[in-house]
This record gives sequence, C-alpha cells and structure tokens, in this order.
Amino acid sequence: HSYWLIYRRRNKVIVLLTVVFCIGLLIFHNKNNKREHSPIRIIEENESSTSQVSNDKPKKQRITAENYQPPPPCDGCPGEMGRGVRMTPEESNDLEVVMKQEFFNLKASDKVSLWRTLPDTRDGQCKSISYTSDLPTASVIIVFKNERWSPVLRTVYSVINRSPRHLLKEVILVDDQSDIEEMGKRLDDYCEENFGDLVKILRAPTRLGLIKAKNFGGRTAIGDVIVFLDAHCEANQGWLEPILDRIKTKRTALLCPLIDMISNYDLAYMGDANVGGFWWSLHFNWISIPKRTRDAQKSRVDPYPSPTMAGGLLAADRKYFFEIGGYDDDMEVWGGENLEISFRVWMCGGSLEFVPCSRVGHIFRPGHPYNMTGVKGKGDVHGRNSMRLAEVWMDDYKRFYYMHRHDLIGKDFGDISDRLAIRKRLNCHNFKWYLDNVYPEKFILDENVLGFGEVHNPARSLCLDTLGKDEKGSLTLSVFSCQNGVSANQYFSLTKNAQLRREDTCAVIGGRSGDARSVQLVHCEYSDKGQTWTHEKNGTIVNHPSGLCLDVENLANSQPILLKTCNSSKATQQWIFGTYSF
Ligand code: UD2
Ligand code: MN
Repeated sequence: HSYWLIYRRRNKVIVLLTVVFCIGLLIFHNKNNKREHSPIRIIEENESSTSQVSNDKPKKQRITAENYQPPPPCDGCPGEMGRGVRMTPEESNDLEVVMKQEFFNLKASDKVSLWRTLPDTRDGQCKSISYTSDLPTASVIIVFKNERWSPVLRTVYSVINRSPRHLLKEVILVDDQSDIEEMGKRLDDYCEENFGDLVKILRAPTRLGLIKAKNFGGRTAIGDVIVFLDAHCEANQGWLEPILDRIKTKRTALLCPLIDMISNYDLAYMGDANVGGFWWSLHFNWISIPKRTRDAQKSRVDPYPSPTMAGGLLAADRKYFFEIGGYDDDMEVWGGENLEISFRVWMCGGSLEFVPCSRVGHIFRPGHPYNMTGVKGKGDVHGRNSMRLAEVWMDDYKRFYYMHRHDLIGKDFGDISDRLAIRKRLNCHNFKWYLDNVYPEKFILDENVLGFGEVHNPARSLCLDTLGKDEKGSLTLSVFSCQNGVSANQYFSLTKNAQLRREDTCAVIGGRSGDARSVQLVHCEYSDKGQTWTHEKNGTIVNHPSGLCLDVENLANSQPILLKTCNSSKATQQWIFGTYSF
C-alpha cells in the first residue's frame, strides 16, 4: 500500500514536471515566433545574440530547399490579410520626415510582420487551374539601393513562402552599393540563418543603377527562368506557377505578373488590372485593357498581350532574355529600360504578356530614396536612357520624343552600335509594325490627320497651349504666345473624325465664362459628339454641338481660350495650323 502511495506521489511529480516543462516550451516557442514577426526586434537580437547562438546551442542545420519551414502566420498582428496599418498619434509624430526620406511609411512597414497574410486578389477561376509538376525552375532577382529592412525581407519571405519548393532555385539579392548599415553584414547574417541556401547576396562592385544591376544578377542566375522584382514587393498566392507554365509553352514570351498596389501610406494591399502603354515623352502609363485584347482571350485567366510594361516585375526564360540582349548596359540608374525591352521583344519576334493569375504587390513611391544623377548625360538619366531607346528602336517616330525634349536634340547618347547590331541580328520589325500590330490604339499625332502642330491666331500671335499642365485628367485649354513649333504644349492635331486633340485628350465645350464658354481637354471618346470640331475654309474653328467659335478677343498669355458666337470677319477668330496634310 505504501509503495502504491509513493508511486502515486512520484507520478504526480512527473506530471507536474511535465506540465512545467511544456509551459516552458510554449513560452520559449512563442518568444521565438514573436521574434520572427517583429522586424525591429530581429535586428536588435541578431546583433547581440549571434555569438551566443554559435557558442551555446548545437549548430543548426543549414537551411535548404528541403528543410526550410515557413514561420507560422502572425495572428492578429498589424497588416494581416493585407489590411492597412493604424498608427497612434505618437507613432505618426515624425512621419513627415520619414516620408520625405523614404517616400513610404517605413514605420507602418516595421509594424507589419515580415511574413504576412494577403487577400487572394486572383480571379476565382485561377484557383482551380492545376499545373504539371515539371515546370521550369526560377531564380528570383531583387536589386536594391537604399531599401529598408522590413520591405526587403517581406519581399523575400513572400517569394520563398509562396513558391513551390522544387520550382524556386534561388533568390538573388543584388545590393547596388546601399548606404544603409543594416543592409550589410546584418542582412548577410539574417539571410544565412533564416534562408541558408535559398538566398544569395551579391554586392555590386560599383554603383550600377538598377538596369545594370538586373543584368548583373541575371548573369549569375542558374534557374531556367529569371524573375525580376523590386525590393518592396509581396508575391501573392500561386504567383509563380502560371508564369512558369506560360514560359514552358512559349519561351519567347516575357511575362509580367499583375502588379497589385501596396499603399505607401499604410501598407494596405489592393488588387488592380490594366495593361501598359506609353506617352510620346517616353514615360510609361497604364491603360485599360483594349476591347480587342479582351475579345482575343479564350478565357479570362489566360495571359494577354500588353504593348509595354512598367519595368519592375518581369519574368523571362533566362537564355532567351540574354539572346535578345538583356538590358542596355549603357543605360544609367533608372528609367527607359522598360520601354526599351518592351519595344524590342515585340519587334524581334517575341511577346510581352500579363499573367492575370500571377499577382504581386508593389509599394508605389512618389520619389526615390537614392541619388538619381548618373555620370553621363549631365545627370538626366531618364532623358539620356530614352534617347538611346528612341534612337535604336523608334525610327522616325523618335521625332515625337524630341518634340517633348527639344533640349536633347544633338546631345550625346553614347555608343549604340551594339544595340543596333541586336536589331539587325534578330531581323526585327520596324517601329511602324509595332504601332500597327501591337498598339493600334496609340494615337500618332501627325498620321491620318487634317492638320497638326501649332494652332495659331496671327492677329494676336497667340497659340492654343496646355501650359504644361498634367494631361492625365481634365484641364482647361489656354493660350500663350506662339513658340514657333518648339513647344510640345502647343502641339495639337485635327483628326479626320473631327477631334481637336492632344496625345490622349480631346477638346470639348466647357463651363460658362460670362457670355462665352471655356474649353476643356478630357479623355478622348469617339462616341462623344461634344468632341467634334471643324476648321472652316473661312479660318474659324467651330465646336459642333454648340456652333461656337474659338476666339482670342481680349486674351493674354496663360488665359483660358473662349468659345464665342461665330463671326468669320473677326481677326480674333482666325486660326492656322502649323502643318496641313490634305
Ligand atoms: C519602375 C519599376 C522599376 C524600374 C523603373 C524604371 C515597377 C514596379 N518598378 O520604377 O523596376 O523598371 O520603373 O527604370 O515597375 N535600384 C537599384 N539601383 C539604383 C536605383 C534603384 O538597385 O541605382 C533598385 C531599387 O532599390 C528598387 C528597384 O531598383 O528595388 C526599382 O527602383 P524603384 O522602386 O525606385 O523604381 P520604381 O518602382 O519607381
Ligand atoms: Mn519600385
């Protein structure tokens, strides 16, 4: 009996000890988990504990694709499910300073787990597609200059955790001489400990600029496919397979995931879907998916063609990417390479496609946390890079670029012989072919029009003028003294279907101004009868629905142009276009 008692007591002790041990384990585990999720704490602990880790604990097995385990999701943490982060007033105290330097809310980003859940922004149909297991493998290349810890690591975690193990060969981080301390050894150590084999860090020997940095990373990659991402992205559910699947069937397709928006203010993740276009000033723009593109799609979830791409998020068969010339290694820092590769791949027999089932978020920032001046072209990197692309690929259409950049005519753009050799070697189509076949929606300012150039009133030497206002929305049309055809702000076209227009906007009758009416430039709509104008033989320009005429009576520089009752004998209603083409 007493033996039994002792036995029971001992049992109790064992149970108690086990409970204590389990609680201890739980606390320890929890602490470790928290560590995974708070980027700030990771930085602090890493510094002080690296030596302890290697001394006290048995050496951990190096992480490989086989033994890597994603950290568990951070329930209830800020930003989960892609929600925006709320900041306390104290936290927002010096927000303006942060925004000025980083152009995104670094403090909000630091509150979000490095590995967070996102809303699935794909079309429902995407989820039921099954892919074969023998897809090509991918190397993901992330170039960075002065990017911050939390967005960079969030990019890496999202890529690793949302890519099938056997398809992700490696993540290559290319540090383009960042000035941020934590992105040095601390990053090396963190990646070694948490990603082992999966992440490689390359340090650029000199500041390369993002274009050369991408080539540099791409050349060391070993995957069948290279995927470029900016260093402030989050790859979403199932993002990789549809890309690899498309490249498997078409190796000459360059592919872009759809770029979802991550708010630069509160890190909220939002879906989006467009295709890429361009301005003749050679800036990229988003356009809505043309009807012909929608109609050609067999299914909503099929990849569809896009005339251009934004630049940041691009996948290509690695060998094909370099066969067609990679990026232009003489372009500096930022800009132009995205249009260059877009024109090139289309003109040289490949295609550029958007993959609706692949979604990747990107923090759009209104400025750059790094120096934008290159060595060449007096620091105007976008200007010089765009000159190179216009000179190599755009034939006579480069005239529209120089119309916007009159100042660049005759300036040095470096040696383009290697790039021209690519065009010859690949026997590429000309730019006219590209416009006709890939981007027929693009309005060509001086083709199939009745008149173009300055719209000039000789009596007052005033010309129609946008005054350089933003033309993305709607703006009031004005007048300014004529600039002899050198100002892009004074370039208008009168089309055969009676639009008086700019590149993307058309003149319509605007609001009342005394007993006259003003004129607005709004997005062109062929069906909008308000957008029809005629240039009469008697010299007037008449707005159709209203029957009123453009009149510069009593107007001076920078004032809005007005529509008044037509009177062809008034000198202030006489207009001449720079060039007539009928
Ligand atoms: C867009 C593209 C970007 C690139 C650029 C035009 C998207 C989402 N992003 O600009 O990828 O095509 O247009 O050139 O379409 N970086 C360097 N070295 C530098 C400068 C930048 O490594 O000298 C890195 C930078 O840290 C970032 C990436 O390049 O990871 C792109 O730069 P960005 O995010 O400032 O460019 P973004 O998104 O305005
Ligand atoms: Mn970016």
